Amino acid sequence: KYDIAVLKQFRYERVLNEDPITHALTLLGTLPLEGSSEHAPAIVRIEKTALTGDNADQLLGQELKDARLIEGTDIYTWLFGWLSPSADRPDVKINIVHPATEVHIRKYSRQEVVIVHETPALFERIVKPYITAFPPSRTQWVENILNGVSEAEKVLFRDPTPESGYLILPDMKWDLVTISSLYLVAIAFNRNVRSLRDLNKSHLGMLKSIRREAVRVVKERWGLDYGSLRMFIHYQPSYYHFHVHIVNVSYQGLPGMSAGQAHLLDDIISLIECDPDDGPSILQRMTLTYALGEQHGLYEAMKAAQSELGFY
Ligand code: M7G
Repeated sequence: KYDIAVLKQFRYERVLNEDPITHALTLLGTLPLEGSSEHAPAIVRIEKTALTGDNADQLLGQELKDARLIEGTDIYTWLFGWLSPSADRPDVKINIVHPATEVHIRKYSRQEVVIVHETPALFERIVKPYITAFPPSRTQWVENILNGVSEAEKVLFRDPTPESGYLILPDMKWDLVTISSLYLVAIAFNRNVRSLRDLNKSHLGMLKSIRREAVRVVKERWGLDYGSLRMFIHYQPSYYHFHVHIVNVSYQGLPGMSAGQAHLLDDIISLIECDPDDGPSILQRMTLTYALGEQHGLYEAMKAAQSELGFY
């Protein structure tokens, strides 16, 4: 009984919810009762349908009507795309990695995951050599941003101090317009901090500065108040050059926000503050637990090592 003719009679009242993760908008309004001209409240949730692999071979060929560049750095490019030529708003966001390495192909493939425990000893034996083995080309995009070769006009804050400086700019995950999915990234100038494991008391100034400036920039630019940001650090990250994810707190449910991978910047600051003044920091002494996909470069070695730990 609900067809286009009925839907056209929808009297819009207000938006109940916007969900950028499921690409849905929930509206409140009224629709006529069947066989009557009288209207009653109606909740209408409109969700974009999922893309399927059915016509994957035609998606960029016949299906894609137009595309417009958002940004690009090194081998990464992101664009808006139009599947229907009439729509004034883009239908899709397109991310390209080209030329892609084997590590990229593995990262983007669907895979099973397992929980692993990384003791300080396993970090030294397995993870540290894995991190050092990455060629510098892996983080060329970071160097391009730090040197002002790419995305220079997008930088929102810059403190160029080599030891404790960093810059803040929009993450490539963000479309630059949808505030509810606001996503920025702070990237350190200090190349010696490869991951969470390398942080200690000497980095507190930088970490607190990132926390402060991110809040200030977002308030100034987008009017979001203190408390509207979730800032976190990935372990394991994809790129071993220190950076902090800065995300609208209402944007929930991304895979990169899972317990075990995302560590709140505030918690990390607090942990380090509990450290004694000398000796290795808590982040070097603790066991870190996280999920690894079977395509991850650490998977085989870390999974095999778990039986030594006597946890189960
Ligand atoms: P990560 O924790 O190392 O890996 O974070 P993840 O990609 O698995 O989350 C790196 C962050 O940097 C991610 O949020 C990426 O979306 C973002 N990012 C990656 N690249 C290649 C670029 C880029 O070229 N430009 C910008 N602005 N952000 C990027």
